[in-house]
Amino acid sequence: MSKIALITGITGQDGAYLAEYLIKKGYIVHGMKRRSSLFNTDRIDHLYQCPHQKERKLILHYGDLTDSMNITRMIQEVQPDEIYNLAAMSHVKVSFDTPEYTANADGIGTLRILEAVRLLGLTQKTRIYQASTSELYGLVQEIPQKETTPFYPRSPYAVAKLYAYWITVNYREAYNMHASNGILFNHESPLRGETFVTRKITRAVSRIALGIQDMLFLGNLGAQRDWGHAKDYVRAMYLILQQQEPSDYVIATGITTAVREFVRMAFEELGMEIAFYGEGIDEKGKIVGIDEKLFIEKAGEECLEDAKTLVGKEVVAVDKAYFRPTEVDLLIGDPTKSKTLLGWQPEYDLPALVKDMMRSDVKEVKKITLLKKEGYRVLNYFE
Ligand code: NAP
Ligand code: G4F
Repeated sequence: MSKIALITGITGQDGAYLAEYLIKKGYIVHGMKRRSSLFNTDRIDHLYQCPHQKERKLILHYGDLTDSMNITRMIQEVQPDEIYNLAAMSHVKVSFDTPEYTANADGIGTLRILEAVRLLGLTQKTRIYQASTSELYGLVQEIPQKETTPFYPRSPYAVAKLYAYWITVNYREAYNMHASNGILFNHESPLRGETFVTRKITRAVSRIALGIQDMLFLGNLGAQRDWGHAKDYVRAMYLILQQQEPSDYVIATGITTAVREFVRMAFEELGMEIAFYGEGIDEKGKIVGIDEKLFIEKAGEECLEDAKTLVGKEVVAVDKAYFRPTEVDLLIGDPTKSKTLLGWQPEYDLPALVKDMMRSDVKEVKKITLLKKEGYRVLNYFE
């Protein structure tokens, strides 16, 4: 008998990688997707199976974390062995604009799932993974952060996730449920949403190098994050639910890097050297050199002459519109518990992550360049 998993947030970055991973393991995967006026399944289209097909491995259901009845009915129908609650309004900056909605979806949404499992009498059958976050540490009280480090959330998103974390612990203790938190540090990939900083950078660097964008505007260049690859992190989610006992685990690389350094690494991937000068809001990044051989290898000869004209030009600037009312300056996790108890080991380091994201974005920009030649309008999103 195949195990049955229900993934909320299956259309997101992690949902897509996790669905693929579980299907490969022989699971039948059910996913909650939101109704949207445009198709929103790009990330899982390669896994899609038409509803008329027999013995499907992937089955999608319309739903929303703000709708208790929908959640309860879905869990009743699916009778999952495992629920991965990945759905969330996951953008920290946007949570300052939509705090009430964020609390509802990211905080109470988790309660709705736990309570549905309890009311349906599934507490001994269904295991639950809650997508908790290093944002809980916020204004960090200890370096590096581990499972016992006190939380100090710094955004409506993090406060909502704090509720979700504790309600998961409470249901575990009160009702003896197999409910666990993965406290995941930032994880990225070619599937990362375009407005998170790493993808914003790899996308913009590819566009600048290939001549379809002039500038990259960023916020806090000094913020430091512990960045891993989403492919490695969904393996940890699975491992957490395979343990005999439920528990909470930090998933991180143990290395932290500044946003500014991520920008440098992204340009370096294409053989371009960037230097930063100035401070605070006046800080700028200027292209100071190009390794022509490497550029040709990574981006193609046809773009080299245009790229050479970038040398001496400013291509990165700070825009305070991207600052947050309260910032998380530094995150660095201690993954000792997950490495020891789960046997989890990441395969990607940061250079490998940057390489993977740049390779994918350069490929994408090349397609766009061709469309542009055909007269298509190319939009620049600076968000
Ligand atoms: P993501 O790409 O933003 O995906 C979020 C998913 O949630 C999408 O499928 C989205 O649907 C769905 N969603 C949003 N609001 C919803 C609602 N009200 N009802 C139902 N579905 C809803 O996020 P991710 O990077 O994959 O992260 C997955 C989870 O891990 C999130 O809970 C996030 O907060 C948490 N997390 C992420 C990281 C990280 O670095 N990536 C680190 C720690 C924790 P649409 O596609 O329709 O928008
Ligand atoms: O990429 P970010 O938007 O990710 P953030 O805020 O760390 O949140 C992500 O990771 C969390 C785990 O720690 C998840 F829970 C959450 O769902 C999400 O996936 O920003 C990273 C850093 C911040 O300090 C931000 O201020 O980059 C800084 N930054 C500088 N310029 C920018 C920008 N962030 C964005 N999004 N856009 C900028 O232009």
